[in-house]
Amino acid sequence: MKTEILTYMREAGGYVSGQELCGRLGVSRTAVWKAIQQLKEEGYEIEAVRNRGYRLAGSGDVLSEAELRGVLKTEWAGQELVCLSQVDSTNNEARRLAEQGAPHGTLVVAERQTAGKGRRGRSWSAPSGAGIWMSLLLRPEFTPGHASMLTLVAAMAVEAGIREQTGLGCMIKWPNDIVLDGKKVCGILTEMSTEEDAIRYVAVGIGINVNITEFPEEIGGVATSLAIASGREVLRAPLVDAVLRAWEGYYALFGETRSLGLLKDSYNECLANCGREVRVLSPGGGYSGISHGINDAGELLVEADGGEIRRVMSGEVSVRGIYGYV
Ligand code: BTX
Repeated sequence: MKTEILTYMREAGGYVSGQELCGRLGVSRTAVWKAIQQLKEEGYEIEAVRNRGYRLAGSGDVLSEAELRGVLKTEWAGQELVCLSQVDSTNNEARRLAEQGAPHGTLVVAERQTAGKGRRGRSWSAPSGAGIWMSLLLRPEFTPGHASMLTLVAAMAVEAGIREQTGLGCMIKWPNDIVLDGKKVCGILTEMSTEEDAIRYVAVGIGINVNITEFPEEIGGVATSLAIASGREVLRAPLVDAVLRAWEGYYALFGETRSLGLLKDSYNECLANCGREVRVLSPGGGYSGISHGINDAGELLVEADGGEIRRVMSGEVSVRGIYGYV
């Protein structure tokens, strides 16, 4: 019912009378009033004026279940939906739900994360109301060796979703960051649980800085948001939908060959520093070379001095251009 009320208010563009809502939904005035109160609690600004009815004020940028259900046009991703106002980490929640039997395609979204996770124990800053912090639960049938490629598939989906919704062209910093103007606008964390040589489940965590206008000092130099880059507020729910629709398309192509064979050309087009000098940083030491993009397995091909092509696997290494963070 909340989804329908939101739709009617949006379509009207102005006030919708309580009576009209009752008639359309076939419920009592009290039921409508209660649903409106719940929407307000979820963060919507709704004006109620005697004799005129209800009106949606503000941009309505709320990542509630009602909002997402109203906009999601996916076939399977996010059709099972869990929206939370706060959670430690959406990846943790997706994993907890997976242990309880949640199905393939379950999406966990939170307005705020109190312990957002990056890779290798790093933290991810995820303030309230201005980002997309979400995790998609997958129960794929391929082997654990394929899972790291999902991060690259997700990066392509985020790039495509952002392009569709904002017109902004992002670059992918291999393997798991999306960058705009040389700064990180999105990070991806793929975690999996395995049993013998099979995947039990994978949680693909995606964090997109959408309407954040100020970052904590320690990440101010490396982080940006879609609002900063575009100079306007970006609605999050349609962006979630766009990313997930793109995800479904790319994931199907990935599934056809269980490799990035059909996707690598598009990936490499968005790859930061492709054809340029990069520095590969690993715990055992670093080296410089020319990046030639990814291969079918999602490894980065780097031509070291002397012409030898080295295959760089994600994991312990990070790859940087010779100038700055990207
Ligand atoms: P990462 O390890 O590549 O990047 C983490 C680093 O990025 C941090 O050490 C910090 O320097 C910087 N950083 C922290 N927060 C932000 C931010 N909001 N914007 C830009 N840079 C930042 C990247 O890990 C993977 C992040 C995945 C986040 C999603 S959110 C939904 C899901 N749940 C969860 O706990 N993690 C994922």
